[in-house]
Amino acid sequence: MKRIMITGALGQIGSELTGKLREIYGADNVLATDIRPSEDKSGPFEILDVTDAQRMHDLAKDFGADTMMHMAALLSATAEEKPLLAWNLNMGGLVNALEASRELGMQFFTPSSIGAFGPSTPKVDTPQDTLQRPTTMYGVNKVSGELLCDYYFHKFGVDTRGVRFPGLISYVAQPGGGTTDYAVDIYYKALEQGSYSSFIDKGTYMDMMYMPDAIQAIIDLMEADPSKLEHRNAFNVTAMSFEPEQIAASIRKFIPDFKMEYDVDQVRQSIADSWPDSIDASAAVKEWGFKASYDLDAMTADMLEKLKVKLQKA
Ligand code: AKB
Repeated sequence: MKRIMITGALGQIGSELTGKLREIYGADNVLATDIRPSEDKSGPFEILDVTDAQRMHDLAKDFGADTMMHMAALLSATAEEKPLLAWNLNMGGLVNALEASRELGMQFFTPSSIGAFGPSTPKVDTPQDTLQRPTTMYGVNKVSGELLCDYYFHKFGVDTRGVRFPGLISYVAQPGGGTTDYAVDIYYKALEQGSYSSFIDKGTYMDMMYMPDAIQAIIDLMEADPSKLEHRNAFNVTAMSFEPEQIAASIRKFIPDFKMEYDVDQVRQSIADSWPDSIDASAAVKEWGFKASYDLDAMTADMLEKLKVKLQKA
């Protein structure tokens, strides 16, 4: 990777990925793009609607990009509310980014998700290679995306790579429209109000990861020796699996009076119920040395410390 173009650069992953890549590869070598204007002046930025194939191609070509990181997508709950929009944006954007990569010879990354699994997938320690019959539009997009990326590799030789991310937790940019978002909201409300009303029910386990580990995983996979990669586009990665009571207990180690109640959102609950409780990341460990540094308490300590500073400044 020398000249990198990112779509969805103002999103939850994109906003931290852009900064980290600029640190490593040089600010001028990372072109951030998004559908909204940016206030960040740390490097080149262009407005891009990912459904506009020609503009995506032209921006990548003019920039001389050798790598495309395609992050723009609707998350699970929004995709369930607006399934047709999700299909058009998630699949349309992906095929445009793959086409630009094929035409311009770029290396390619896009994230899949634990949403690519469904109710018939084994729920505990979900294997790397297993049944994938998701029941959500987001899941349908993610499985199709994994297959499409495999296709572009086998058919056209595009160096496509990807991971199945669990819920990602970060103090920088808030996610929007995801099922795992409760595990971000809870830290904001713990500091602002000392209490949280969870839209995901107690006892609902999902995999999660702290954002610095997710960003490192993307970079490590993109820099990995291609001859070692068997599962190019859909590596299971995870750092922890917990249910709402466990994240509340972790917060109470720092804010002892923190209170938790439940007001379950049936749409997001049924999405969560269709996903694994925990996934097996051993293929990522074996093939490219995946490693996560933060467990639940280490993440809680860092989130609360960083978020406190952020909220004081706001
Ligand atoms: C979501 O909840 O939609 C995402 C995901 C797990 O892909 N965070």
